[in-house]
Amino acid sequence: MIAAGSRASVIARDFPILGRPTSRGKELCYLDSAATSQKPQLVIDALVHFYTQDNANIHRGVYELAERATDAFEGARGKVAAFVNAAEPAEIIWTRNATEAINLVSMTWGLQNLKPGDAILTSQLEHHSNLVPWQLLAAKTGAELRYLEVDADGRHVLTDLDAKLAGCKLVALSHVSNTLGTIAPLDVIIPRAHAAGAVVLVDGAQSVPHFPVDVQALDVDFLAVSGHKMCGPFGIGFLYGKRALLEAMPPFLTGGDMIREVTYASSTYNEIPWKFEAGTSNVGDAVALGAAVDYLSGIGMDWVARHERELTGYALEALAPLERRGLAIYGPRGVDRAGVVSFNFGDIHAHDVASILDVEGVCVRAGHHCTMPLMEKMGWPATARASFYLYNTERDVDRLVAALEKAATLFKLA
Ligand code: C6P
Repeated sequence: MIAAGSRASVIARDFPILGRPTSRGKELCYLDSAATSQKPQLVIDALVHFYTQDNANIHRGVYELAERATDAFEGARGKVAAFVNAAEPAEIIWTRNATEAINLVSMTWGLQNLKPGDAILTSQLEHHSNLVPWQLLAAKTGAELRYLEVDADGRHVLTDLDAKLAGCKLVALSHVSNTLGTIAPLDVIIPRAHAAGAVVLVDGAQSVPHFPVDVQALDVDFLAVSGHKMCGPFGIGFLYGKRALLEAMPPFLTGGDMIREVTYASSTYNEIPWKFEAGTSNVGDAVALGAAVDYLSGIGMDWVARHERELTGYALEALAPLERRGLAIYGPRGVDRAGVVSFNFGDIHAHDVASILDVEGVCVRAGHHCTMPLMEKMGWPATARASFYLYNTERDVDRLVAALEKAATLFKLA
């Protein structure tokens, strides 16, 4: 058996970009997978294969090439459905990304079901993509938007959960915080939300790429996911929804492919999932996302989860000596933390930290991470953030630590 670290370095060889030097001649140390993951050659090959061998529009042509394109596209839907254990492929709607998936629910289910007197519950650590759509929906429908608080470590405060759930029609939560790494206690929240009569949407942008997510075991009603964070290409993501909910919802966008029959007077709609897929779909990227799912499944999501947990533990230990020199690491310390490490270093601005690390070939994100209300609540103008994936190794963490030590010397931190 190969040890976790060395398996990750073998996996890293599947990702051509990771072997390329930076413009300063440094080996690339990519610690920004929460923003987007790198792509294995196999996914790039799947895109090239589609456009060189199978390219045609889907659901329209009766010729063999068009049938092949349709089969590849619908086959990818089936792979994604199996990956999150949906009951059937029809419960997977292709979208551009998690953001579009959340907006789809807001503009269809939300407008159809919410009215004054109802409430929507989200949390204080949400990404703007799982916050702004609900602000807009509340403003449009007269529903009240409530926030589950998070404590100083970024953990959800559950003491007033039932009070906050009273009158709630929708609970919308990130499975994993992109800023703090907090894993939401969905096993506690979802049953209580359902008992209160609410539908639950989970923003899986930072969970589905990193550990096994089973929509049936979680009993989640909607799940929003971005393909580009899980080894897939940009421009493709998906919404999982329970059949009964999707069937009762009005369409989101309208036009070709989503109709059954159109007359000058009116139209009837296609069945799910196509009712929600107006116009020509992003066929090639969907097919390549199917290849990404095959790749991740081949490695095993249990392994990916374990590897990231161990690497995060290693990182927190390796960074500990720097805490005595002014490094502040945010987020929960425990099993409820995913592979995201947000930090500030003394009074160096997070952008300066990221720029110094960049000189060393270490890529981290700096800023508000699209969680401006959380930053304001915590009193941080910005943070730097390292985030891990299946191709990262202890050596990447060591390089992060070494680059931070250089920053400390440069800024004369004790
Ligand atoms: N977070 C980050 O660097 P899109 O843009 O739709 O692919 O993903 C939006 C999104 C939704 N929810 C969560 C929890 C997310 O982390 C993200 C994307 C990136 O943290 C880009 S801001």
